[in-house]
Amino acid sequence: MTRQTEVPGSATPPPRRQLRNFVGGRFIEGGNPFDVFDPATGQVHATAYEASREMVDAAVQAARAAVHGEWGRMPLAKRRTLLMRVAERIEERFDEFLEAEIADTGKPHTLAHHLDIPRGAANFRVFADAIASLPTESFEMDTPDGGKAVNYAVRKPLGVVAVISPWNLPLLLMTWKVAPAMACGNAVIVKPSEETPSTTTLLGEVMNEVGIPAGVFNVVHGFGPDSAGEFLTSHPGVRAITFTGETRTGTAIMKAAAPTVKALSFELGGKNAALVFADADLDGAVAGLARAAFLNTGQVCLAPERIYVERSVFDQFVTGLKRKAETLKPGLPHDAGVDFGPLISDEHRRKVLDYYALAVAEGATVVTGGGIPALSGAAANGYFVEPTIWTGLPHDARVCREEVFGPCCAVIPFDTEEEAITLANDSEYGLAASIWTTNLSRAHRVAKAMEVGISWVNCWFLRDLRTPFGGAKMSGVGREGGEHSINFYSEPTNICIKL
Ligand code: NAD
Ligand code: 6OD
Repeated sequence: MTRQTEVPGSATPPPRRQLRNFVGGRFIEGGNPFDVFDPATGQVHATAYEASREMVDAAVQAARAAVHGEWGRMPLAKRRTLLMRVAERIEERFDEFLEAEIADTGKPHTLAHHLDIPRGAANFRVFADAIASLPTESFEMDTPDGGKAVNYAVRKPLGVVAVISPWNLPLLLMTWKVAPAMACGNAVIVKPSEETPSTTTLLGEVMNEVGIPAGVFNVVHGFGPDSAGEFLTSHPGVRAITFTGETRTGTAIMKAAAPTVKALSFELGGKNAALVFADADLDGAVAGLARAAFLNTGQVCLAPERIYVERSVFDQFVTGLKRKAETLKPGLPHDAGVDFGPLISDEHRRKVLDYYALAVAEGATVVTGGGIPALSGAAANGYFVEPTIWTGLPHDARVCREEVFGPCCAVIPFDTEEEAITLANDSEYGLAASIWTTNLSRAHRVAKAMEVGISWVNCWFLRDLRTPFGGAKMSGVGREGGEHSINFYSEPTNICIKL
């Protein structure tokens, strides 16, 4: 947890972005200031203001008023038009969202440009569409007196929904939950990660610009325990919590939500497996899994940190993956050719480097990486680590069981399909798997056997936003995406009419 620091040195620092809490359609003064760092340089680039318990309460009251006011009464067609306008306005202010996301995360310009910001806009379009085409169920029944009755269900919003989001794909993951929640007619209060509050704050401006009624979208900044996160998740006026983050945080939120029986949707951690069979297109598997392991510096919940490779192609695969890892270019987000950014914070880098040391202690051969890259200029103070590949680790090593959330993977040989399935499933997590084979029957058989929420075959992180998304075991509760999101963010009320 980082509070505010003094700025050293005599040169006049550039003005810092001021990130205020957004409550009832207004950016409000007050709250304890805290620093937001640019991970590519280690410099503070913004000041955010931690919401007090009273501010969180004001946000809940504003959200409730919106649900019971103009927003709650708004015809669906108008609500959908407004959501489409949000998407358009994100695109009109694309460069501002892009620079804000880059400042908070240090990620390469090309990555944020192609993934984060377009998905922020797409999420609003997809759920504005999804809500339009939903059928209502109805049943005609015989009644005991020999007559008839009809039952039909109408969908209603839940009310006030808390959205708690992480730092790895800030705009993408926040809007992935805000868009369907709003499409269903709820009002939301977002608590973005304290590491990446900028794009969520910018979205508050967009909501006002396009005419979303005050109180429908609120932002409270701050931390988890004894701060805005806990104030929100324990507030009796919040009806549902949708959370993406660490499994351990999920358990704390579950406890906070229990006394007031809130609906929960959790997208949690993972220790994902990839399975490469000898019949795979090996060049395709190497390229696909290099992207999967190292995209966003490994800070993707779906990233494969365990790669099981059939023994006959093991050496060839490792050589190819090493070559790919060594072509990645770390550096400042806007520098030419840079495709590998920093980790999110100094604290996270210490955690990842501890795992790098643990891997060696547990018997790993370091195929490549394992340390901090030598960078000069402003990037020298950024939170960079090297992309890292290990072989020789026993399957039960801690680095093969615990989520590192960094650019690293253990590559482990297997001999039979059954063994590969057993190894992949031997995890307390169950988020995603990727399977690389040209045998269609095997692809289906193995994918179905994976104890996960999402299996990709000959691809990874290829997203159709209408499909169910979520984790099995300790990787989550519930599914979102398409009608699964609509089912979570609304509830059917049955009406029975005796004829
Ligand atoms: P985190 O759990 O530390 O924080 C996530 C959010 O929860 C932040 O906004 C944080 O302030 C808030 N928070 C922390 N403690 C809280 C508490 N007690 N009460 C309420 N709010 C609290 O996660 P992170 O470090 O930001 O993100 C990385 C983790 O997220 C990894 O484990 C990764 O696997 C997971 N993740 C999962 C998915 C998925 O779809 N399954 C997607 C992205 C990230
Ligand atoms: O693509 C998505 O909708 C999604 N939830 C991705 C999660 C990525 C995890 O880091």
